[in-house]
Amino acid sequence: MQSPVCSYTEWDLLEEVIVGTIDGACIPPWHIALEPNIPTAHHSMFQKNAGRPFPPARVELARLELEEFVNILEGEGVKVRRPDKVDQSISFGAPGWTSTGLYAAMPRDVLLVVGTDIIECPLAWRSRYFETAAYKTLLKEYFKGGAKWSSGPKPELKDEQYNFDWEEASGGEVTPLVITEFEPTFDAADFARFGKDIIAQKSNVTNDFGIEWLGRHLGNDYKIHVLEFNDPHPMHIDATLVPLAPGKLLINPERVLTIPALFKGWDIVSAPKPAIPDSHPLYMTSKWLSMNVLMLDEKRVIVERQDEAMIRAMKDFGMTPIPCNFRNFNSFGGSFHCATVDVRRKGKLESYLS
Ligand code: DAV
Repeated sequence: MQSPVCSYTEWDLLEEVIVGTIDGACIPPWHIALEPNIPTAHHSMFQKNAGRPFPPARVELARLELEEFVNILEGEGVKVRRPDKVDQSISFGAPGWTSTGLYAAMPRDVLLVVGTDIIECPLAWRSRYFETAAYKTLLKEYFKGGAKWSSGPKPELKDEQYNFDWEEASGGEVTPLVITEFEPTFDAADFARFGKDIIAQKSNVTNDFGIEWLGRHLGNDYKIHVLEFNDPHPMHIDATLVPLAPGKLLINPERVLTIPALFKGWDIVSAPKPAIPDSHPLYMTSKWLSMNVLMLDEKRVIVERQDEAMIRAMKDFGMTPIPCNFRNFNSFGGSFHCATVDVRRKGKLESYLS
């Protein structure tokens, strides 16, 4: 049986993709795990509005951009799938804690596709505990069609998983991570796929325990390389180190200070300074979302329409940029790579790194 799920890289020809939805997005309850990755300017907005919907006018603008994105993908010949509707305001929990939900806007965080395996990730944020619920219809369909369907060990997310003393380091100290090694947790977006090699980072949601679990789960066909970057608040690798094609890598010039030896012989392009103005709200990320592009193949790349510098950089690098408005969607914590998970790309399992 040929699997409907099959993807080994971030750049092989994209045939089928899940695009998230912003409908029903809710502000999650405040919790220590959010503190390092919600920009300080938005902490009080989150604290005051826990459990309530995000501002409806902003949600609507983001929804329209998602529709534009879907239309572009379909126009480029990609089959687009969407999550189920889920009420994010319903309370849920496990022994010792309760929460409400966040959204189903960023499938990249919650589902990891490696070959024919589609893995539900054990996320570290309590508000995201049941986030894969929105994808169950698709997961069942893919499994029945021949995909492998897996899930990380269901975490307990007890207080022991978090470093409640977390604070920003001062005076040249290293800022710690907010999660501990109590149990394995990881977000799919902390991994970038290069065929047999997978690049990973430890982050405020992904611990060594989670990376170790994934490595053993995937087995000997794959090797996970854990890299460290100059980023005091790591959460998701896809605004730091972004593969565009075999031998072509986009890097964040503030975070990647030396090119890892694995990329010997690769052409490297530094992301231009992000174009997003300070006045534009980014509730959950830095402006480096500008790097969070989606490759449709080794040339076609979806880029934010207002980001002229990135469009130019991609052209100069031999790519064919396809612009799409996405700045309002960006407010919710992701761009084109975050908002998608590639279900199927044409390609075989190969080696690309030295
Ligand atoms: O600001 O680097 C970008 C990725 C979010 N999923 C950042 C986070």
